[in-house]
Amino acid sequence: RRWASTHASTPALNQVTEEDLAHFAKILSPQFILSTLGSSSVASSELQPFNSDWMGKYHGNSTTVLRPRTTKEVSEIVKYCNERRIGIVPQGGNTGLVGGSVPTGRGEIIVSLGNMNKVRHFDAVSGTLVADAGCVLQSLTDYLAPHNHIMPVEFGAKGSCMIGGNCSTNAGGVRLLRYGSLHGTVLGLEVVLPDGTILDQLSTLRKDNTGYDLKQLFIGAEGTLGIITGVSILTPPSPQASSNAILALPSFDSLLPLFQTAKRELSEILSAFEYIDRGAYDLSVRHGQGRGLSPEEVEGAECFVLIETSGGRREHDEEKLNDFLEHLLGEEKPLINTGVLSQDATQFASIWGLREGITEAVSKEGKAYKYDISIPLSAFKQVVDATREQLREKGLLGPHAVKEVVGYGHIGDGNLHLNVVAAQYTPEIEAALEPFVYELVGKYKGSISAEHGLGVMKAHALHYSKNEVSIEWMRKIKNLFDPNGIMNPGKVLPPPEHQPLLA
Ligand code: FAD
Ligand code: 2HG
Ligand code: ZN
Repeated sequence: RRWASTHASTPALNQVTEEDLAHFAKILSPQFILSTLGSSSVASSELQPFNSDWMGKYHGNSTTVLRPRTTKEVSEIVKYCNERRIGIVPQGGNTGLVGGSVPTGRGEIIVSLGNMNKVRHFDAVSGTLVADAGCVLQSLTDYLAPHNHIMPVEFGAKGSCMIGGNCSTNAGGVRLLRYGSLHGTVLGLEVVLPDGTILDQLSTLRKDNTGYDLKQLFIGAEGTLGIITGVSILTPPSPQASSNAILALPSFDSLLPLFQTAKRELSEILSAFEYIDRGAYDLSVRHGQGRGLSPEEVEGAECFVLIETSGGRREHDEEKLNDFLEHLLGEEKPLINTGVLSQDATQFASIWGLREGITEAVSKEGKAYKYDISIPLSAFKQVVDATREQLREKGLLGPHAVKEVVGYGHIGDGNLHLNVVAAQYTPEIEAALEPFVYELVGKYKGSISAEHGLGVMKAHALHYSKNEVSIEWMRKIKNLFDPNGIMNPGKVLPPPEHQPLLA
């Protein structure tokens, strides 16, 4: 069988055959090939964890998963697939939230990076870490801890997501406010290009203005331009002291003045400012994710903020945070009802658990439609309310349809996570939400994907955030790197039938 490629002008893709498997067996040892084909075939259930995404929303039917251990093996696999026109889905921890990490029914193989999990080098003076792409984010954090360094990126999926996946999605997370995006902290990449060539740009230099910065193209490319096999990244020193607090706000109207006050009064020690609306808070607490406030403290709160400070001297930072909270509560019309400061490491982790556990809580509650958007901060509540209203008007609010519409996210980055929690994924709910949400985002000149990428979920909606000329040049870049369209087909770029025509 042959599958039409996503590119109008490129040849169709081929399905894997037993001869192909025999070729892969020359590259990899048998235990690193999982296939439902051939003499050593496994049951399709063994491939299920690779074929389904974290949310259980996207499902592929790949027959073959390859788990290389070296860059050379990746290169040989890719070179062969390019010659044979076999699609490839690169996969890290498979925690992506836009369906980018699972196949789309074009006969793709999955190349799982999990066996490439060694730290290659760490320089304690510069803080530069060079690691295989398949290193799990948490394992890198653990590796750095005795060296008193931390990863510049951090979020709830840290126990499974991998650094190559983080770079490929340009993951944001809760430290972006302090350390900036991976476009700044990644110093170099090693990438296997779609023809199998190894592009070695594993630089550890802070400054290098010698022409085009090619590595930036692969950060956020979601595996459509090549497979990242190695990452060089700048890691900051561990802060000497970190504290956090959860604040209950009487109304959303307090949020922006509170953010401004926090920036002014906490200044250099403010390291995170996260927003949680009432629905998201209640969900997280209900599903046991971390420690919340007492029922009395929560009473009358419309939303919550998690503030983190990180700095050089504990007494100084705690004094500053205490003064800040006292000042807030002492105002004639306080911006907050109450605030609870963590007293020790357990409480610190527990407050973060409440925020980072929302995604998990949402999944326990039901099936999530996730809209990860950049919009003006002032519109965070309006967008959640408007979406709920839209679902109400369509008669889709209720225990058997949409159970909850909640909002949370990274205030410091202008990034709202609008989550619609349904009993089931249904075409009716999807039709009520899309393009409704994308049009709303378009009205605010926002981004339909702030930090999760486009994957398969939003490829068709790219034009809400990028103009025709931009999309055309993205397509040209894709065709230049991957003329046969083998790398993660169906992801990121809109299928040709949705392609806006150039005037
Ligand atoms: P995968 O899910 O395996 O892949 C993601 C994409 O990258 C796919 O398109 C895949 O093909 C491609 N890819 C993976 N590895 C490679 C590689 N080596 N080379 C080329 N392409 C590759 N995201 C955020 O930005 N911020 C958050 O705060 C955040 N929190 C999350 C919390 C939870 C509980 C969960 C489940 C997800 C969260 N995410 C968040 C989304 C997700 O974790 C990130 O997108 C993460 O960076 C994906 O890494 P991964 O290794 O799981 O990649
Ligand atoms: C977060 O900030 C993640 O917690 C996940 O980006 C958001 O689940 C989501 O929608
Ligand atoms: Zn996020």
